[in-house]
Amino acid sequence: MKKLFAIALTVLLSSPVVWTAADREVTIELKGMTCQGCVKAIRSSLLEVPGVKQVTIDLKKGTGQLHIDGNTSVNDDQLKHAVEKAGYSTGAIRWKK
Ligand SMILES: [Cu+2]
Repeated sequence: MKKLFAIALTVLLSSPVVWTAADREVTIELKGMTCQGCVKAIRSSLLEVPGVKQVTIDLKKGTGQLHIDGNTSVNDDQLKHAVEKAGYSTGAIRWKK
């Protein structure tokens, strides 16, 4: 039974993210990251923001690429706070559309 649950959870977690035409993309400059642990911490904090669908962080470049649900009103402050909550800070925040 436990194994079944684990399988179900894995399927749930790996289910593909569905994009819509209204989705928006934003690139955030991230300051203070030194390792994959930092990447994980920032990533999970950003994913807690309602509307954030996917987060891809580049440790070397110090940037995060986010896909945002176009039907939500995620703003710079929310993203900034999420990064700060994890213990890091943000630089420029650039929206693609
Ligand atoms: Cu780290």
